[in-house]
Amino acid sequence: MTALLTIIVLVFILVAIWQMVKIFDLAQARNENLTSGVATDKDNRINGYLMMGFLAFIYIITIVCFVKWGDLPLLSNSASEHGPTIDNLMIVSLVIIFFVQTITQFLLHYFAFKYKGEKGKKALFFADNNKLEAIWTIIPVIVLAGLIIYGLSTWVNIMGVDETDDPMVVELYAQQFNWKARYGGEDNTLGKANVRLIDIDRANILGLDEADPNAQDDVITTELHLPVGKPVLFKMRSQDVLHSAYMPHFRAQMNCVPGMITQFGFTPTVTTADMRQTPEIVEKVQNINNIRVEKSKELIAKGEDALERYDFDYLLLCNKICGKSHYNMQMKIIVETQEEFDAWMKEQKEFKNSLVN
Ligand SMILES: [Cu+2]
Repeated sequence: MTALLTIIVLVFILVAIWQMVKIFDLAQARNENLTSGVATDKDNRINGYLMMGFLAFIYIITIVCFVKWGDLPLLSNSASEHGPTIDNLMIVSLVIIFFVQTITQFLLHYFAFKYKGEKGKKALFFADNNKLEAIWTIIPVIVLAGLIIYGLSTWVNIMGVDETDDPMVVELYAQQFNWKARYGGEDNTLGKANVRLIDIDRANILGLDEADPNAQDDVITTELHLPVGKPVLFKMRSQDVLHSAYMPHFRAQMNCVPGMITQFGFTPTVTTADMRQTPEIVEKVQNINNIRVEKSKELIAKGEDALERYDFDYLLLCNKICGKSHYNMQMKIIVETQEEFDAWMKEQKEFKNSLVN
């Protein structure tokens, strides 16, 4: 693969040098009465047909992609209350873009073909046409304004966290290269925290203010558990660089910015156990495990350990390239019933009991 890429790059460099030499030659043509570099009717015809050929190429590629990868499971299996509104926004935008793109690409390539250079053909000087300009200004303005208003209202609906819903407050703490979650405990209130208060010797890893009464019952975990149907309000913090908390199945993403607290709220609607039963996930898990079985055979032949069986889990991923292990910065999310959640929470250590003296 690397060899192939190297060859392609070398070919492109040679083409670039060749083109530069041609430009140099053309620049000389006027002085020396050379005409070899000027396009003939035949050259223009070839370029015209190439334009139409390229149009056919992008249409065919589009159809092939639709047939091969056209089902978009990520647009139908959201697991949060607001998820379907984001999916609809995405689908409406994609359909409009697809429709406009198909027409404008045709016009672009067809006109390049139709008005290709010919000896004796003169360009028409066309000063202006108010009607035409009004049409191609007003239509995009209406369509774009519609998309923007639709997008903004969806955004406002999603971002407006209704405090009367009594959301569970959870902090997502990002650092190179892992996530921690912090629950507010019994009082559902996060204690004050600041990265300057981090004290590794006392195991105060998130820099909680030890004197703050609200911090005493906070619970810090390495797995994010959420009760199904319960609104959650996430407060994001970062210890070092920009990260982005990305929970694709819940259609949620928010930057984690050092020095400030950002937030995002949603209500999970499908438990991990239920999601594992859906046909899309069953198929996905099966595909991954088939690959793992094949790979394991190779590994065992080499005397190494076989790969573990994969099972589906929701994930919190980092979606901002934040350093060399960015790709693996993730935390498991488990959506479960309120009873399961309460049982899990009971086993966790409160902040005041987790400190080392
Ligand atoms: Cu990151």
